[in-house]
Amino acid sequence: MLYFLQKILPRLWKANGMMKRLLIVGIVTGLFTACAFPQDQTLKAVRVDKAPAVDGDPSDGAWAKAPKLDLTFPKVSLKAVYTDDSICLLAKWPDSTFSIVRGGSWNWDGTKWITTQAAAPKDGPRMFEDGIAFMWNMTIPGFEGLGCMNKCHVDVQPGKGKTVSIFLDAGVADMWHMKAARSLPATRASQSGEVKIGKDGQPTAGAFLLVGYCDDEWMGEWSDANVPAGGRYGDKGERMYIGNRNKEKTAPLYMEKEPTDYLDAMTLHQSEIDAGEAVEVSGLTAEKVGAIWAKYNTLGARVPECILRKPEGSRADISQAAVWKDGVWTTEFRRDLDTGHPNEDVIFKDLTRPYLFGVAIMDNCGGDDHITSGVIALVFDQAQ
Ligand SMILES: [Ca+2]
Ligand SMILES: [Ca+2]
Ligand SMILES: [Ca+2]
Repeated sequence: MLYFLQKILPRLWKANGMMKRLLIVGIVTGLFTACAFPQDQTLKAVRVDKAPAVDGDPSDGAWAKAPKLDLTFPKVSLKAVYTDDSICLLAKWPDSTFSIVRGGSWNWDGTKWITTQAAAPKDGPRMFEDGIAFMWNMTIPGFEGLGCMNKCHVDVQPGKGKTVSIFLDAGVADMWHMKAARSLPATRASQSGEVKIGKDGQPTAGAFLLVGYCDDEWMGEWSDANVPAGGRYGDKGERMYIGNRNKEKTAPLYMEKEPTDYLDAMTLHQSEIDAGEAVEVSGLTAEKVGAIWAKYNTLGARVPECILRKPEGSRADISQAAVWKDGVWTTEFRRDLDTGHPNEDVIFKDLTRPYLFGVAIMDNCGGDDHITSGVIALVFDQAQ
C-alpha cells in the first residue's frame, strides 16, 4: 500500500485527466478503508476540569484519563483532552536524532562565514529540523477520503524523475506546525543528561526541553510568490522567529558571547540579545569572531539561523512544549477551542461532531519529505 501511495498513485494522477482522477480517488478511498490503516482512526478527547500544564512533562493527571491512539504510519501515539475553553494534545514518537541544525545556520571557516547548507557535500543530507504537523480540515473537498494527500502530495514527472508538488487549490485547512528549531523553543530551552552530538551537529543522546509555540498556519491556494511554502501561509500576526543574517546574507547578525551548552548556543532569543548576552557580529574583528566561534565549535554547535521571540496575534494561538530524550519526542499542545480567527483556524464549537485531521512527522526534513497519516477523527467525549 505504501509503495502504491508513494510510487504508483502520483504517476496515475499525472498521467490521467480529471474524470479518471476522480475514479482513482474512489479506488484509493476504498483501499484506504479496506486495508491501509487498520488501526482505530479515532482520537477521543476526554473532558477534564483542569488542562495539563504545557511543560513537556506528561505526568499530569489529565493525561492519565485520556485513551491513547497509537498510529503505525507514521509511528506516533496521540492523546487529547479538553476543558470549557481549551483543547490539549499529547504526542509521542521515536526519532533517533534531535534535529535543530538548519541549513541556514552559520559556520566560521577562519576568514568568512559559510552556511551549513553551503558547507555540506552536494549529495549529503540536507539539514532542516524535526517536527510534527496537524492538518485540520476546514473546507477541503474529499478530505474524508484521502486526508492531507487530497490537498497536496508529491508527483514524479514522467521521464524526468523530477519530483513536483500536486496541490489542490480548493479548500482551506488549519495547520499546526511544530518547528523544533524555529517555533518550539521560542520561550526557553534547556538541556540535561549526557549529551552526545554527531559530526553533523545532531545529538543522539541527552535530554532537551523546549518551551514555546507551535507555529499556527493555514493551507489555501497555491501561490508561486509564496514558494517554497506554496499554499501554506502563516496566520496573521507576528511570527516567533526572524532571520539571524545580515542584509547581504553573508553573515549572522548576532552570536552569543558565552554559550553555556549546545542548546544555549543553538537557540538565540531576542531576550538574550536585549540582556547583552549576544554580540553584533558586524562589529567584530576576524580574530574576535574566531575566538567566540571556538566556543561554539567545542559545544558541537553552529550559530543559529534564527532569532527567537514572542509571537503575537493569530500566529500565537498554540502553546507547545516538548522534550526530546534519548530518541523519543514527547510534546504537549494547548489551544483555545475558539481562537476567534475562523478564517485560518479550525473552530471547535460544535462538540457533538467529529473533526477530521491528518498528522505528519518530520525527521530532519522539510518540504514534501514528511510521513503523513490517513484520516483521523477527533471526537469530543461528552461524558463528565
Ligand atoms: Ca530527528
Ligand atoms: Ca490562529
Ligand atoms: Ca491556523
